[in-house]
Amino acid sequence: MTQASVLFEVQDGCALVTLNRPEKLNSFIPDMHARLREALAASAAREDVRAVLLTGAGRAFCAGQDLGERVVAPGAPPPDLGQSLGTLYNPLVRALRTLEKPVVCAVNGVAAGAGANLALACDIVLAGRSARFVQAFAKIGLMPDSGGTYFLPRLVGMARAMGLALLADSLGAEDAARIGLIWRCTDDAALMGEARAVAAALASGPTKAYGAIKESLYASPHNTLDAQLNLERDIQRELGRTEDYREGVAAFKEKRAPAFRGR
Ligand code: LHQ
Repeated sequence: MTQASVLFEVQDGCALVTLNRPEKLNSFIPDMHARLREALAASAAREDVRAVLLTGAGRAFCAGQDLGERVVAPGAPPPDLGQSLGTLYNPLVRALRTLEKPVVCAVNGVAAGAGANLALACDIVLAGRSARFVQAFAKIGLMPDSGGTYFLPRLVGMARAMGLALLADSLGAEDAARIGLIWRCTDDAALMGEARAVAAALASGPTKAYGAIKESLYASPHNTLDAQLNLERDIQRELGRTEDYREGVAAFKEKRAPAFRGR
């Protein structure tokens, strides 16, 4: 029996999603797309999932598109990369950003091409010290995709975005954390422990507030201050009606830890 290209398991409110083609540096083939889409859809739908932790098996996080699939024979018509993005990669990025639950990414090794941008689409990105981020696209005659041209300038500013995209060099995890591309760099051996702890903390938190934080922070770069103030007013109104808000305030008054239920 062939191994599943994506592993999915739920434990203590957290869905662990593992890209699982280690012999191909977890590069994307259609089956991996389909299974990752399924895992994210299940994470969205299941009430017992309140946070997602995404990682890769083996020495890489993800090397982007499997280029073994992309060799064009002489004389053959050119591939429609737009179709591949429109039907496979873009839906994944959208699914991560619109999931109303926090997504932690543990970058356990190299993250290249669409693999790098898949990581950047997650909400909190931790990386082991030996991990690296490579906007490899220009090396094969392409430009960053899967949200790369959107995420890079917003995360690290235009000068660094341009350098990373044009030069397509490897950026180590420590430098990635230093310039604000990711949340934190950890020792390799500590990565999964720290990532699990972050995901577990989020899985026992106020899930609706986390969904609201994602929605409002991701809307922020496009909004005027006025529009953002209105958005905060409207979403906070909704949060004020949640059980978790009641519980948070009660716990504060009673000087105890809150028991959030994600409702
Ligand atoms: C691979 C790959 C790989 C297959 C390493 N595929 N085998 C999607 C479709 C639609 C539109 C266009 O855009 C996209 C999105 C994209 O993602 S395009 C960008 C695709 N990815 C890349 O260009 C990255 C290519 N890989 C690399 O640059 C390096 O391999 C990295 C930086 C990932 C790792 O470098 P090393 O650690 O030095 O490992 P390596 O190069 O020796 O690779 C190990 C093996 O993995 C090797 O196979 P081999 O049989 O020689 O051991 C590689 O051929 C294979 N591999 N990436 N994407």
